[in-house]
Amino acid sequence: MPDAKRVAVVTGASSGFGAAAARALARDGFEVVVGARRLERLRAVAAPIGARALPLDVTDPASVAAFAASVARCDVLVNNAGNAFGAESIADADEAKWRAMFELNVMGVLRVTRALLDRLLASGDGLIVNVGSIAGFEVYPGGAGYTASKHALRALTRTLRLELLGKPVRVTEIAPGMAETEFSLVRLDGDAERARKVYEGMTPLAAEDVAEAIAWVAGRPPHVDIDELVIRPRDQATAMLVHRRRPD
Ligand code: NDP
Ligand code: 8X3
Repeated sequence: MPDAKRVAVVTGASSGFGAAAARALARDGFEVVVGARRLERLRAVAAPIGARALPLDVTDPASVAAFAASVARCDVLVNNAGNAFGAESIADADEAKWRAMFELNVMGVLRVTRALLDRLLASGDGLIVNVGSIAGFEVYPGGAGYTASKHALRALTRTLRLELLGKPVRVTEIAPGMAETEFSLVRLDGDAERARKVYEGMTPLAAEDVAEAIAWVAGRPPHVDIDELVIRPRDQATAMLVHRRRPD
């Protein structure tokens, strides 16, 4: 009898990178389990690729526990759920937004990783892909709450790599630059015009560009750990240096 399919779990798969990664991993032969809060959106991603859609709020320990209890096998975990809230300077920082970013981008990853770690180890060839950001090693004005959370996530990821050395679980950080998803819309509190301006005159990454990298990482043989992968648009040299074409 052939081996059962390898199982990939993707958090935050109702839009953006997570939805595209779920599609790419299903295409590459994984059985896919997706989680997010917006269930209708999640089901619309899951149905065409035969994935299992489960409610998940990574900021809620009970939700993470229920999610993990429904996942019997996990070979690949893509910790993708994350967002930025606001673009205020430190002088004008909103503590509630900072807390929300740390709960989601750092504690959420910690929770889901701990909840599924036993299954990743039991798989004999586990892989954890944490979706970080260039904000994990660069900073920019108005970005401190988000960059601090992604710096923290980077520290978590690097530590995990050390702590899992000698065990059959690989650890990867994917660090994208500017990508046009729902990210800016969420960051700017639903202001579509401001969100559009973020990418004005430049060509950002698409969700699929990052998803292909995640699928490629997941397809490497067990002895190969892609420790970190930085992916930027050609038009973005650093978080603060972006080439924008002027309208004709
Ligand atoms: P999107 O806003 O399109 O996607 C974010 C996803 O996270 C959604 O599916 C959302 O689902 C999910 N999510 C948010 N809060 C929670 C929660 N509490 N529990 C579970 N899921 C949650 O943005 P992206 O696809 O761009 O973002 C994905 C990741 O990529 C994030 O970690 C982000 O920081 C990172 N990133 C993004 C970049 C960009 O420029 N776009 C660049 C670098 C990194 P729902 O609301 O349904 O729960
Ligand atoms: C999102 C990329 O440049 O807005 O992680 O911080 S950036």
